[in-house]
Amino acid sequence: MKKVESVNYGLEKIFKDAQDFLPLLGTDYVELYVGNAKQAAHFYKSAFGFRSHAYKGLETGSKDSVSYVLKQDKIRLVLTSPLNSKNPINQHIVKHGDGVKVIALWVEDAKQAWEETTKRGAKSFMEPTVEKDEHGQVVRSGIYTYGETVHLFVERKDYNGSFLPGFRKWKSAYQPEPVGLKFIDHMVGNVGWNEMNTWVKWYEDVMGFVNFLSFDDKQIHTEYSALMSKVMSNGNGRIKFPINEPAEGKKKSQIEEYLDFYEGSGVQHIAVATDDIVKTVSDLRYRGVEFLSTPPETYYDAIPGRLEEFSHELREDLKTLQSLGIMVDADEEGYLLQIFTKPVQDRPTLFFEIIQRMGARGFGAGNFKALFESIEREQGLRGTL
Ligand code: TYF
Ligand code: FE
Repeated sequence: MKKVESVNYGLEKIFKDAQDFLPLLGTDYVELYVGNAKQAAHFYKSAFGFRSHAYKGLETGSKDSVSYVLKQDKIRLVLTSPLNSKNPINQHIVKHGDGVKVIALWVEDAKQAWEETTKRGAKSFMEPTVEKDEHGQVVRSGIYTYGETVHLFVERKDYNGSFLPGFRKWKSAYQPEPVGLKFIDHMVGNVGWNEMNTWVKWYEDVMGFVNFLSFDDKQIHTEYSALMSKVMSNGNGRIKFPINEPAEGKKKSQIEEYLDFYEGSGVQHIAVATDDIVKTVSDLRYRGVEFLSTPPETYYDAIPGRLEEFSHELREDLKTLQSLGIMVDADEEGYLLQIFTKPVQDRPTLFFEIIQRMGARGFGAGNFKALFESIEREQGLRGTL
């Protein structure tokens, strides 16, 4: 594969170009609409090491939907299912299967966030709404992004409850050990043919984000397929949203496969950070999480050279990384370790990435070829290549 362009060209300056009309403090939570939230919650607890955190459902007076909130360090995952056929959440699930509906962003002022984004062209999903309980108040508002996915803005400075009004603490006798997942590093959207630049512009205009890395189909391709990707970031670098679109290749791009099965644009993967990927991936594998196949021997043979090129010393044992299928990429600033799960539901749509950054701020471009070949092996088995 062609050498990937350097990422160290003054990121700080680029981030400063981001607009500050929408200050974002971090990711607040991610909500999935799923067919059976109770069972999904058990899966994310037992397999991914999340713990029970909050709940709403029939017992709390929520008659139309049920939500389980799971937590691991800074990550909050909400799993929501409808409780009857009238609830519009059903249509989302019928069309897309289980998937990410909400990427909630933590803000200082949810009303202002909604006003600033809708005035710049965002389509409203939820007008600023105040919700109260004995722990104070939360203000939420929301806008649509690609597909049926939404960004909610969550203002919780006057709230000290465990999650949101309407939820109660979820005490469970089963609280598995965490696997070391710390926070969400980035979340990737797959959009339709030739739509990437529309959404890049949307994140620039509506959210004030900047495009700080781009990969075109000349960089991202295998013998069979191709895609293009642009990474959008907010000004403090805490929120990063790469956006992928399919590109023409000999066979069907993995992005196209996603679009076919999700029946539209949506979240492709959630990348979660760990500071001990060897332990995290060992634990996840032990608990039954399935990862894409390990890259071939020749991939690992090339790693020492790649690290040497940038004079980085690998702290981890390369043989251990190989035995776990963890990939390594390096650039001027440092290196990173990453691995990808198989899709976490029957449709080949959403999957997870586990990432440990050792100084590098890229996205593993040096691994793209090996990664996409792994994905294509899976596509081959599914007959969707
Ligand atoms: O977020 C990223 O850009 C990397 C690599 O379909 C990647 O995790 C890019 C495209 C894709 C899968 C992974
Ligand atoms: Fe990623």
